Amino acid sequence: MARILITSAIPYINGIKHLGNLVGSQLPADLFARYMRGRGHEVMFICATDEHGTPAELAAAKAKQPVAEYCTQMHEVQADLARGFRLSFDHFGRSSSARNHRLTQHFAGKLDEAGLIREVTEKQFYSVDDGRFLPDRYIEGTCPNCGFTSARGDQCDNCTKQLDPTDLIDPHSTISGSTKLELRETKHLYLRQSALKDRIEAWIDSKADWPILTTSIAKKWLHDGDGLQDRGITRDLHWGIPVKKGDQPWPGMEGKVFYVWFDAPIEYIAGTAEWADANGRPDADWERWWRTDKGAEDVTYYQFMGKDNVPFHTLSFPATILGSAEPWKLVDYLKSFNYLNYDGGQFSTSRGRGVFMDQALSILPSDYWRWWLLSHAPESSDSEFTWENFQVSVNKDLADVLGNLVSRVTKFARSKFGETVPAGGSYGPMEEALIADLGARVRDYERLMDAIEVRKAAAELRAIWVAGNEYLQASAPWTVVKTDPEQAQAQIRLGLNLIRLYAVLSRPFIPDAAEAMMAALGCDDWSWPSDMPAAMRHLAPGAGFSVPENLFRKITDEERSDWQARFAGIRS
Ligand code: B3M
Ligand code: ZN
Repeated sequence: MARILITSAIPYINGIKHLGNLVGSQLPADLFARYMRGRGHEVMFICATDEHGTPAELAAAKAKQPVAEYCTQMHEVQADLARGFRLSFDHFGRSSSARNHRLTQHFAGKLDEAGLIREVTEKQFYSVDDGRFLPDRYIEGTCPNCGFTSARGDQCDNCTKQLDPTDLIDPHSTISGSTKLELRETKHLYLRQSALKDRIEAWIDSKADWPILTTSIAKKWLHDGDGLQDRGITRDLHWGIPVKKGDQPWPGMEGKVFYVWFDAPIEYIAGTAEWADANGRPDADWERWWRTDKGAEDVTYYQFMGKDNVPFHTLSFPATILGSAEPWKLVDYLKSFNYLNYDGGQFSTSRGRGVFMDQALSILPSDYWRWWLLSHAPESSDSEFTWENFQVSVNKDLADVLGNLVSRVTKFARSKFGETVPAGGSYGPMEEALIADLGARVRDYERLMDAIEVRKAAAELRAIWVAGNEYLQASAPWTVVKTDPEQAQAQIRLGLNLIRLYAVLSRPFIPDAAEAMMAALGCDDWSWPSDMPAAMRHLAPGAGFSVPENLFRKITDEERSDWQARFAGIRS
């Protein structure tokens, strides 16, 4: 049994996420966590809400709520949607937790001890009309790298370059639109990433098996321009983690907070500590996942995120970890995703374009969405959600192939042999051929899931469902029963075992349907089918089963065009 640590990028607190956000981090991370648990490994799966920064402050102001209260409420909203999508986090933490305050201040103190922090007095944009310093995201302007006209102060969404607000050409406030910006003096802490460049690069070079998407982005920022730049890790904001050196004050930094991107990844660790606290466990129980001097040397750590988050996870967070000179676990495998587009354009939170998590669940149960999103995950390139494609996938894969097999087998078995697993006959050449085929396909499915090849794994799973359908079509128990009822019993026994096999294999993708299938078989044994001949003889002849409710319904043309029209506009 291996020990697998999994983190998903932590979603910003301000607002409900759209399906593009979901498929870029939380959902594939959940797929992998469920798969690894299914294989019998010990898994720790952590996510959280990312609660600091100007976006949280501004969203709270807009909602006319104190920011702490707003975050508490939105955390609950997001936690509830995560449950709705069956995201199986061991803990869904909060980056504003006391644990994260302590740990973030601890890391800053260690980095300072190591000589990796420098204090910089700089000029920063102060918006006269807004009456405040404007940090990063609330300044927009033209990207000096690619010329994109809506580049934000922290990053250009078009070319992914990490920016400082003063890099922007023609900057303006996105709060008021004002261009009355003055550069005023303020003091900030910088993390000397440049001093860690060689160590970070050697570490990235050691990751030969990482997706190209991940390493190419990291390499780009190591080498482009002047190479890896030092990063400001503090901001002039009220809401956030107060700047301290461990538990000591930081002279000259009173009233300032850490930059949201400094404390957010530290929340992966703090969130695991929150898990221990929430379950009444001692520190040793979370430290064994994170401290290589306390048991984490045999942990394999996987991160999931959209491509825009890659620079922070391949450069900035590793700089924090390596620079601390403490034995914290670094990521072993970083899975990144391209973007999912929506019906001919982009999903957009700020513009309210696309389908959001709450809206999705209001029209169909989570399995429908999970299946489409995962089987179309934007891995090798961006991919696109269209209602036509969604309808076709659901109707074909889920209703015609999987749902139909389950209902045909159970209904036929009940009508001919009653509600117990029939005992007659034995498997012949056709059955043995199917078992051999399934055995090979499951090994392939495992290989793809181990490699987090999400789309290909979904395609293999679908092929495994299809193989069962084709067997039933060819063996035709409904005809055989008229001349050789014993043989038909063996065929149906195989069919019932197929349902259990599909429940186990499909659970990471469609957990609710998998559980309904298993429950119909009166079974709760989810052991992985490592031995296919044994797996296909798992159900004891004579054991009871029932016909489950229809697992998946079809999406009608009328519904499709109705939803298409409903979600064509802008969410208000
Ligand atoms: N909250 C950005 C995002 O949700 C940011 C990720 C933080 S991961 C430590 O895409
Ligand atoms: Zn750019």
